[in-house]
Amino acid sequence: VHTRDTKNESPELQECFRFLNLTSRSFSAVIQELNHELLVPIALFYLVLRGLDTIEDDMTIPIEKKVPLLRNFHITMQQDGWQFHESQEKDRELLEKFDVVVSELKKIKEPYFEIIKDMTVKMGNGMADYAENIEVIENGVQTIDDYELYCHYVAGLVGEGLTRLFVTSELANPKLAERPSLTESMGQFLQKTNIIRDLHEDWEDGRRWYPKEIWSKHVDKFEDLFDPKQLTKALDCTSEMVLDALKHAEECIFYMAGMRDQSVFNFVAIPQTMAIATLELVFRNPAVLERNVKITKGDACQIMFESTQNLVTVCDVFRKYIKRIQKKNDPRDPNYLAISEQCGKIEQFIETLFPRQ
Ligand code: PS7
Ligand code: MN
Ligand code: MN
Ligand code: MN
Ligand code: MN
Ligand code: MN
Repeated sequence: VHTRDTKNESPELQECFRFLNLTSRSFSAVIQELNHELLVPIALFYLVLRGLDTIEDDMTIPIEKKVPLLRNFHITMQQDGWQFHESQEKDRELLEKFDVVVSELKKIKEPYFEIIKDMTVKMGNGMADYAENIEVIENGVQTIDDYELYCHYVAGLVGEGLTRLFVTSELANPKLAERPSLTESMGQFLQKTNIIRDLHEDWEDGRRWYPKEIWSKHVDKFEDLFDPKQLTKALDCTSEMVLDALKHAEECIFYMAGMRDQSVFNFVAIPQTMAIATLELVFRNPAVLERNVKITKGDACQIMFESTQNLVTVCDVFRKYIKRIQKKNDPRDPNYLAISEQCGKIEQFIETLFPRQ
């Protein structure tokens, strides 16, 4: 059931939805099925952040140009007619015709607009800090704390904005607003999975998000992760990254228990179940060191189906992939025991929530 009301959409809004379909990998369908109240605000929130991320990702924009673009994005997104024609990224058409987003943003309810603007200010500045830093220290992200702060800027803040939208529109339990760590985990889990999976592609683009605090335990130089002679070390490194991501799983499940609307539940659950399936796919998978791996269409379909029922079926998905991670876990991996324990903790947590007789 699509909740879009195409007949009453302005040509600009229709153009916004065309961009949503063009630019979003997995969010486009779930956004368009959202409850009426939030459908347009969240579609525009997505396009604003996609625009910002297109600038962040574009390594052909010189740093002295990129930084002010990121820091001022909350201003340009309010300037009638604003367009940007200097991107070489895949999603550049969105920036070239960004004026349609600007004009639709002016029509949404003020509290929703303020949330989107607030998150754009914070994300733009966070991205700029890291873009500047990576210029200075060529080695990229150093500590796990730095890594988590980056994930906070690009995903934790998205979670915060979305939670505020859900609570303001009364589609989620207002108590969620008092539990920011649950929201943060929702973003951290998605972003960390994205970073683990994109290792090779990001490196080719001149970016590295794996923190030195982790990779340096396994290899001497970051490039050694891609040396076939050091394959086992590289897999041990990705294992530790997966272990680090798995520490957010319990809080994610707890967060999803706070949803009060089926369409919002589906919207938050699908990316999370896709993420646990992706973590299982990348876990001890040598292909990650050579290219971008992706879950199959068939698996994605099955996951979508199970993620649009209820929290029990979502937990079944988590359980299934946790079991597969346990099976692939290698006793020679230095994190074997820690991984096994963390998987056990997640299974135990689910068992406590939904005991099976
Ligand atoms: C507003 C729906 C549901 C509480 C465009 C959804 C980059 C993983 O790192 O380009 O450039 O490779 O592959 C989505 C929490 C964010 C986090 C974020 C906005 C969930 C721009 C998704 C999505 C919070 C910043 C993948 C974070 O993009 O990444 C809306 C709750 C955008 C969510 C970035 C990453 C998304 C991402 P990268 P990608
Ligand atoms: Mn990106
Ligand atoms: Mn990015
Ligand atoms: Mn932490
Ligand atoms: Mn990525
Ligand atoms: Mn790329």
